[in-house]
Order: sequence, then structure tokens, then C-alpha cells
Amino acid sequence: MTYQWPARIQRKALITGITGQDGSYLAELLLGKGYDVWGMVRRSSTINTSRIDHLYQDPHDEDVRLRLIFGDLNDASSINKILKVVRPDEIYNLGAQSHVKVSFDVPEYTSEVTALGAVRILEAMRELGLERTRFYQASSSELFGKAQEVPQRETTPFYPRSPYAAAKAYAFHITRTYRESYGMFAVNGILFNHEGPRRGETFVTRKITRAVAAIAAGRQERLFLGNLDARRDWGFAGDYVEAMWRMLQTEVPVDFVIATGETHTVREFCGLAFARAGITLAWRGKKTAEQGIAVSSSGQGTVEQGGTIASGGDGSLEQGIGVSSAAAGIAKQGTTVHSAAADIAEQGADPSGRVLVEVDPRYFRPCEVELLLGDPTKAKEKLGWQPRVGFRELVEMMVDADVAAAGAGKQP
Ligand code: NDP
Ligand code: GDR
Repeated sequence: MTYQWPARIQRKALITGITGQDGSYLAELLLGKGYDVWGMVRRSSTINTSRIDHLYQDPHDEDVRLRLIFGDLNDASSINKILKVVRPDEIYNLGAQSHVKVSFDVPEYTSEVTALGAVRILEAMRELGLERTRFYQASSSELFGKAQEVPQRETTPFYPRSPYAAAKAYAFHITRTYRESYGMFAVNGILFNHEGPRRGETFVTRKITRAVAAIAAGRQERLFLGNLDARRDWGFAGDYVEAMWRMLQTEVPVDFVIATGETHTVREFCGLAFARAGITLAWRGKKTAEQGIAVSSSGQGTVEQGGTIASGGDGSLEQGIGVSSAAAGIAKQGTTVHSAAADIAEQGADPSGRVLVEVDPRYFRPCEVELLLGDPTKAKEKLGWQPRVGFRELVEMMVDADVAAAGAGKQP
């Protein structure tokens, strides 16, 4: 796709976490508004820019609007250097170790990046005298954790339930502290879960929609999940980055809750996702014995071409996909199983009567956040923001994208 650049405006934005889900949508939004966008990327052994490749510009081009610069939230010197070079008008701190379950495995690292990353930026802004620069901190509904009231709003007390949430609590308070101590324009967006086709593969929504596409294509037998009763207020990431931008355009720096005002269980998300692929699920059993069984299939979801099976790595760690053993062997070698998948698909791959979803306690968390439901009233009134994509539309958008990717022979 050729990107149509709008007229340039004299504003520079720096995004940490530009290679992540939100970073990619925000970069699109800001480029679309005429900003010069700088993205901080960390070095990795494989190229990790797939979400922004469609925006990439050769740095030798004359009218370059998107520039990537190496740095790490763990490295204050790199942050200082970047701020000195870029001197941005707006900074969006989206970089984080953002996986709640993983934060129990790497708590110290999570704190370094997710908590201290924020103060490293704020302190660099102060030291460099970037008084006019505006700072956005990606705060999270996980701050509410064991929710003290329903729905949660800006005044609801925090009760973090994970190393990730504890780290985000520090980042929230340090942002507010710098605002109140030094008069900086530094704000927190307390965003509830937001998803989309670019969502990381190990978050529950994307894990489900990828599995639905693979099961419909006959390339996967079963999906293993953790807590099916958890309730989340799920919105679309594309809508939420608009709220981030609006928060930095106000006259007075204030924190906002961004949410849809609706909550749904993981089980509901799962049922709707399978339904989109033409498979009706019925649930039987309780707790760890609960199963989702296909009661009927319209076959709509069957993808003729097959494709590749996820080849290990982070995805399979969290994913716990029950691929047939032969396929799993092939997948480990990272090769395609096009013909096997095509064979299954040709046979119709009607899953009726089969168990498609099971509970695996390995996906339970040491401490769970059971219910999140946000009240976005303040954002609506003061920012004129409201979500455009509803729950069903979101699920369908994600399933359709993964089914299309499977059909194109890409790994969904
Ligand atoms: P992702 O996990 O998709 O993206 C995280 C980004 O942070 C990636 O670009 C990642 O780089 C980068 N990153 C990780 N570690 C470092 C580091 N040490 N130095 C620099 N960059 C680093 O998250 P989302 O896009 O979903 O979320 C964006 C932010 O919003 C995060 O801070 C998250 O905690 C927060 N948030 C997200 C919500 C959601 O529902 N999505 C809700 C509320 C808050 P790489 O690509 O190299 O891994
Ligand atoms: P969350 O998102 O923890 O809310 O954090 P995630 O999608 O990981 O979990 C949502 C809920 O689903 C339950 N669940 C499972 N989760 C995963 N990942 N895998 C499973 O198999 C599974 N089965 C059930 C979880 O227990 C949980 O209750 C996201 C991240 O983007 C954070 O960075 C962000 O701050 C919050 O959203 C708001």
C-alpha cells in the first residue's frame, strides 16, 4: 500500500513501543495528522517492525516523516540521547513488558521497563529543559485489579494484583508527581483492554481468534485456555489511540479512564469468535473440567488453502495448542504443512461433536483480576471521545483477519 502523506505540520512526536500493537496504530494516526514521528525501537536478533512495515520510509527519502531510532527503556543514556536529538513536542510512553502473566515470571525486569522506564523519560525531559514537551503515560485498568467499585472510574482506588500492575502503579504515580512537582504536562490514560488484528498472539483475544482460524482450517484440534470467567471491558485499539492523542491536546493536563462501559467473559468472547467461523459452541462441565463442544458447523470457516502451523517460540508457550502429534513434529521444524491442512480441509473438517476448548490450569494466574468494567463518562464529556467499534464487531474483525491470513497461507 502506498501511504498518502498529508500536509506536514510543525510537530514532532516520539513513541516508545512503536513496534507494539498501540504504537503501530498511533504512528498511523499521527502521520495521518501531519506529524513527524520518531519511534524508539530496541535491538532484537530478528526484525521486529512487522506492525509498522507498511509505514516504513527509506531514511534517504526527501520527505521522511517516520524515523526509527535505537534505544531501550532500561537504558537512561539512550533515552537522554534520543530526547536531545529529537526534542519532541509530544512523547507517548507505550513501551512496556506488557504481559500480566509473564510479569510473574520476570517481575524484576517488568519493574525496570514498565515502572522505571517512565521516570527515566520524565527525568530526561526535566534535565534537558523540555518544558513545552507533553508526556503521555500508558496506564492500565490493571491498576484497579481487585476492583473496589464497579464500574471503575478516575476516582476508584487502585488495588494492583500482579508485578505488572504494581509497576504500572509506580509509573502512574511518578507521572502525576512530576506534573504536580514541576508543572509538567504529563498525563495518564487509564486504558481498559483494547484489541485488534495486530494484538500480540499471547493475549487471550488474539490467542482465541488465531485458534479459531486454525481449527476452522483443520490445522489445529483444540484450544486450551485459563480462566473462562474473567470479565474484561474490551475495545478496539484503533479507537483508543485517538483518545491518547486527544489527552495531549487539552489545555489542562488531566488523567482519564478510557473504556467502552461494557464487560464480557472470556467464554463469551470465545463463543462469538467460533460462531463467526460458522461453529456453534456449547459449554459443559465446571471449573477445570469445563469444555467447549462444537454442536454444529456451517463449514463457513473452512479455509481451503491451509498454511503454516505456529512454529514454537513465545506463541506456543502461551498458546498450548493441541495440534496433532504429527503436525506438532513438523511445526517444531518450522516448516509448512500445506498439504496435510489442505487434505483435512477438503474432507470438510466438520468439527461437530468434538471438544474444541478445554481449560488448562497452567494459564491461571497466581492472582486473578476477575472483573473490569470502565466508566468512560469523563472522556466523553471532556475529550469528546467515545468508542466506535462495539464488542461483536471487534470479535468479528479479529476472526476475519486471522481467517484471511490462514487463507492466504500466512501464519495467522
Ligand atoms: P505491546 O506488548 O504490543 O507493545 C509493547 C511495546 O513495548 C513493543 O513495541 C515492545 O518492543 C516495547 N518494549 C518492550 N520492552 C521494551 C524496552 N525495554 N525498551 C523499549 N521498548 C520496549 O503492548 P500494547 O501495544 O498492547 O500496549 C501499549 C502500552 O499500553 C503498554 O505499555 C501496555 O502496558 C499499555 N496498556 C495496554 C493495554 C491493552 O489492552 N493493549 C491496556 C492498558 C495499557 P518489541 O516489539 O521489541 O517487543
Ligand atoms: P490482561 O490480558 O491480563 O487483561 O492484560 P490477557 O488477554 O492476557 O488476559 C485477559 C483475561 O483472560 C484470562 N485468560 C487468559 N489470558 C491469556 N493471556 N491466555 C489464556 O489462555 C487465558 N485464558 C483466560 C486471563 O486470566 C485474564 O483474566 C492486558 C494487557 O494488554 C495489559 O498490558 C493491559 O494493561 C491490560 O490488558 C489492560
